[in-house]
Amino acid sequence: MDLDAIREYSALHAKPSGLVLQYGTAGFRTKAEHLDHVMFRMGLLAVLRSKQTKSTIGVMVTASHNPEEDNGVKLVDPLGEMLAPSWEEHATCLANAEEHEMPRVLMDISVKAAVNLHQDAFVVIGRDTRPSSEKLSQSVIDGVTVLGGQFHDYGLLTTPQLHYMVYCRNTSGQYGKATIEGYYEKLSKAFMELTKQAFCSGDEYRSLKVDCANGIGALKLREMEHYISQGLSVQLFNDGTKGKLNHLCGADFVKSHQKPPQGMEMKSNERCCSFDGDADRIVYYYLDVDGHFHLIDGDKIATLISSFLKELLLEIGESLNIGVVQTAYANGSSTRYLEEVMKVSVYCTKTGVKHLHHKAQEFDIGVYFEANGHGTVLFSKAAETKIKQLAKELEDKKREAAKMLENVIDLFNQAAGDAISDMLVIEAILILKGLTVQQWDALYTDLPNRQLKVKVADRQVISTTDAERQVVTPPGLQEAINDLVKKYKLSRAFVRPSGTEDIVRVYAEADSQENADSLAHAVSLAVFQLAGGVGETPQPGF
Ligand code: NG1
Ligand code: ZN
Repeated sequence: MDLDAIREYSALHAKPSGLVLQYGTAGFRTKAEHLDHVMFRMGLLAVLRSKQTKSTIGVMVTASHNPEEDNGVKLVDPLGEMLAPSWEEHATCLANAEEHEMPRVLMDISVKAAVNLHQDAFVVIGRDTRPSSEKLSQSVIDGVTVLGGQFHDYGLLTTPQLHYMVYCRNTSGQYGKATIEGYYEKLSKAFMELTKQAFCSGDEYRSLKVDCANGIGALKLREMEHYISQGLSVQLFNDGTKGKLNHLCGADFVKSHQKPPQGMEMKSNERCCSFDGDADRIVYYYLDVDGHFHLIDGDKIATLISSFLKELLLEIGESLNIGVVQTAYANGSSTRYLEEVMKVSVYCTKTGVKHLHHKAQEFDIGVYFEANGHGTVLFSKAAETKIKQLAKELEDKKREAAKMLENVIDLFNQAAGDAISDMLVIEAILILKGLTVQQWDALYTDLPNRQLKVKVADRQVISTTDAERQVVTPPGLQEAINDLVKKYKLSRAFVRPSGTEDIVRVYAEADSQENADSLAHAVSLAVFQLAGGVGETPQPGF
């Protein structure tokens, strides 16, 4: 390591002294102007991680669904997964080291992690459409270069596309070609194959309105459009030509406000969906004939997909086990429907896809979705091999079913939740099953729910257990929540410190919207009083 060169270049990306950031559930995330040094240092760290794993490592510059002024960075591990936990700690140490101690911290990490500094390093970089992203990704490149790493800058990519590139490069192209065309070809081929028998089923299935959150999803869907145009025509809204990223639009806005995004022209019964700012989340919705808005969130997406997979498995006569993984934010009705009507096993993990992903790996087929629309389906290697073999061996309808499963495997970006993959799988299922968006929605009725945020002095005073469904500290808070929940029917409530914002999140559900709102407010007050609320006392009404 040329420590003098590192020192010299680092000074060009100097850390504002005293600034402390945490590598959270989605990497580092904060106002873009505070991130230059973090980007440079994550370039350095990516080189160390690449040397240690002897693999290509990814660096994505994005702040996903957060406001346009924010930005963020996360590292992608060799098989397209999130960074290993011990390296999250290294990332936090490196990002927070004061300027003069940074080279020493870097050395310490390479010693602790037994990095062979003579090993070659290769890093791939992607970024979203935020105005700050181009310059920040250049800072990542500076970090990579000063440590002698090689790199490929893919420029504008969705987050899942970068995961795909990393995965392809580390599996010597077996999974797919590590180019943007390779991504489009792989997905569109599987989509066209999967849906080819169903193409006569009428025009209403062919068109879908997509709110792109004024983000990268618009650019990438536009590039992809002609690959899938024979099967699906997408009409893009909030494509970034006018509005601001994630502002009054996008999956996060639609899910949390439970209303349509601005800038989208909706007619009754038209199928619509929204991506978030880096296109790893998707939610669907429509307006009924009375003009009422219906949200179809990640839970209903998981339900549609797992019921389709279950039917195909039944057809081929294989008893591969399916597990559905959710978080505490999953609507109570979805859990009940999955367990009692569909008879599938459902598991609850802590918030954040890395927890869901981990759990989903325990099954032959693991379906995981957060209620906010972030998720995918994982097939174990053994299940994949079995299905591919059956697609060759079986005959007639059984063979068709096995082939469909094969295409579903290809369609899902196995490396990460991907709004584009998810959209294509959902569209294919609706076409194949001849389901309208209303019929899909009618699988079960969501319990009315409300999510709120409470500001407290230190959100870490709240600790939780049981996949975040029970509070441990501060004392008395769980008892207060229990007493409040008892006052309502079909009710449930929990609170947890956010991993991405400096707030405490409150969730409540009950038999009516009024009751869910009132319970959420009452719980917010309990948090405010017992967990050190700051600023204005939470007010009722939204
Ligand atoms: P936090 O801020 O920890 O609640 C949010 C989402 C997560 C996940 C992460 C990463 C909710 C309630 N929380 O986490 O599901 O998507 O952001 O982006 O939606
Ligand atoms: Zn996202």
